[in-house]
Amino acid sequence: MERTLIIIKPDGVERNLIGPIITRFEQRGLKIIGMKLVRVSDELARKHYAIHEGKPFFEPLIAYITSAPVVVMALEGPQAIQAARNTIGATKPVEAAPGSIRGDFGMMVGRNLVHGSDSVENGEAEIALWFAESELVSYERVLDRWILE
Ligand code: IDP
Ligand code: MG
Repeated sequence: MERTLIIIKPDGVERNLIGPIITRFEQRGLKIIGMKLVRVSDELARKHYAIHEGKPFFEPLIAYITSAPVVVMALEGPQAIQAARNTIGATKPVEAAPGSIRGDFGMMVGRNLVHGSDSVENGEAEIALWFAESELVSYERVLDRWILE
């Protein structure tokens, strides 16, 4: 089963969108296996976004992600990476499809509300970066037989 790391970024938390954003993933059928509210350190932000180091938006991105608490979640499901990224929508909210989180709630790329891992390998690496193994919960959902074939 694939696992993806989701972050509700500071604008999502500050705009009281934690509930509506989590609801999108819950309704999709993705299983929450870890979740917490975190004030992101500069060090963790730089590790998480290391791939973007040197790009013109890197320093504003670090300032953005450390500006207020975030909600971080580990989600599990078949093709969880692709399912979550489609639910999140395109990086630029103006280009994101209506019905996606960014397409429904966002206007600008530097305030795009949510992060989702972009590959299976990065999903595993990001979950390991943000969560201790003891913070991840393994459990059966009774409804899974109506969500998964
Ligand atoms: P993603 O979040 O859709 O995977 P990435 O290209 O990995 O998008 O970029 C990471 C984050 O960096 C974006 O979600 C956005 O917050 C920020 N970002 C990306 N491109 C720009 C830009 O051109 N200007 C400002 N911020 C950007
Ligand atoms: Mg990305």
